[in-house]
Amino acid sequence: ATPLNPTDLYDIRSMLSDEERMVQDTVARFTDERVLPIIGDCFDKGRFPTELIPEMAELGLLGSSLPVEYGCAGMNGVSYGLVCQELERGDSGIRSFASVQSSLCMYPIYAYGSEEQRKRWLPEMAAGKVIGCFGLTEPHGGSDPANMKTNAKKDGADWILNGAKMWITNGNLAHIAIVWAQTDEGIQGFIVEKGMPGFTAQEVHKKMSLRASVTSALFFDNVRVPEANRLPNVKGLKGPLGCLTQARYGITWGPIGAAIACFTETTEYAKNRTLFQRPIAATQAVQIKLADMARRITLAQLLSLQLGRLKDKGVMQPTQVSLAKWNNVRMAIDIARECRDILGGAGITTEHCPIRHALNLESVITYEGTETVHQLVVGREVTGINAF
Ligand code: TGC
Ligand code: FAD
Repeated sequence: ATPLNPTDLYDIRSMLSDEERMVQDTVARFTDERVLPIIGDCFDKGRFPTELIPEMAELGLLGSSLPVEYGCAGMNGVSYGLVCQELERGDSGIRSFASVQSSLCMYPIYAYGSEEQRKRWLPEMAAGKVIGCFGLTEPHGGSDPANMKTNAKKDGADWILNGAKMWITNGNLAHIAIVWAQTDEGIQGFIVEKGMPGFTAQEVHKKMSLRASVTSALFFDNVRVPEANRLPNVKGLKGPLGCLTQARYGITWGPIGAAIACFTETTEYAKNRTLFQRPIAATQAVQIKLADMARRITLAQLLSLQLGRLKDKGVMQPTQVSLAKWNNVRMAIDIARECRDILGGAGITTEHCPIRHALNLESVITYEGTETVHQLVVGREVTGINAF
């Protein structure tokens, strides 16, 4: 029989359309040529490579699923997933940048914004000229966003915004922030622009995870936001949660890329590392570990592909996204840690990718709903009992 591809044992590639394969190849090339040569150094230095933004925009990776009339690539959901997978094969920080810009900032402007807001912001955001961030989480507890303290009060034609947001990806890079605030009519979204008096961002330092990504706290001290910057077409928690469903969908694919990167590098290493007169890959202990990684990667690939097909049919449900986010991030973090172990001492430096991915995935397993939150969403679905 023809040898199988160790990172695609079930030939998922053959289930993709020509266009989807082309998207995957294009982003894979970008990761190989532009991300991998610099990313270890970016992580060490705690630097997000802003120089890659114009190229990501050029490739159509920002707001990739939104319509072409707003300057976007109009890709389907599976293609967007493949974008996330190939970017995260480079680094979770690069995929985070694309997730936040696309699913958490451009999507709400598209889905909940006015036509003027769409026209004003989306083409510039697709071009990478306007960068966005998404402020939902607050310092007192991100898992329970319904309990938010940030509030907006009507003042004539404007809104006055007060509060704080924590752990915000792209915070100090961003030109605009999509900020969710409590109002007399429930939670609403506002486009807060950099430079509006009273709006400040403060970068989070000392991170051991997602070091090649900007993370910030945002502060709002009587920020005057015009009515034209309120997202008019949604009220309530379903606004931000609807954005999270889009981003979480992409995050089910991303960690497959991180796991593939770790697995590939470690398999090669194990074939070449000779101990007790044979490569460690020739020991049963290491082979079982590598085989088990291949098994788990294959399952995750099938899960995300089917999820993507459901999304493209318009029938994907949030619980299905929760199951895949939980499974696939858990799969990747476990694989990254096991790969780190197989590399021995060599595994503790960023010369090899597993420790970087393992550390990054500590954020991925926490953000966009912690593993526990997703387990409880699935638990609620199967029992009909809300345990939050
Ligand atoms: P509940 O009060 O029952 O529902 C409120 C309304 O929302 C609807 N809904 C959803 N809609 C779309 N997508 C979803 N996933 C939805 N989940 C719920 C729901 O139907 C209801 O609508 P309506 O019309 O009846 O008002 O809320 P719940 O009990 O379902 O929510 C509880 C819980 C814990 C699941 C939710 O609060 C939650 O998901 N918490 C976690 C918060 C979270 O994930 N934060 C992430 C912040 S952003 C981030 O981390 C970015 S990192 C990005 C990067 O760098 O890549
Ligand atoms: P908490 O909600 O305080 O949770 C603490 C612990 O309690 C967790 O282990 C949790 O699983 C557990 N827990 C919660 N509820 C229950 C329960 N009912 N039963 C049992 N255990 C429970 N947020 C944004 O809005 N925008 C961003 O761009 C963004 N980017 C991020 C980037 C990074 C690098 C990180 C680390 C976070 C980012 N976040 C962002 C925030 C992220 O979404 C939150 O960290 C996450 O939702 C968890 O909130 P928390 O950190 O306040 O933890």
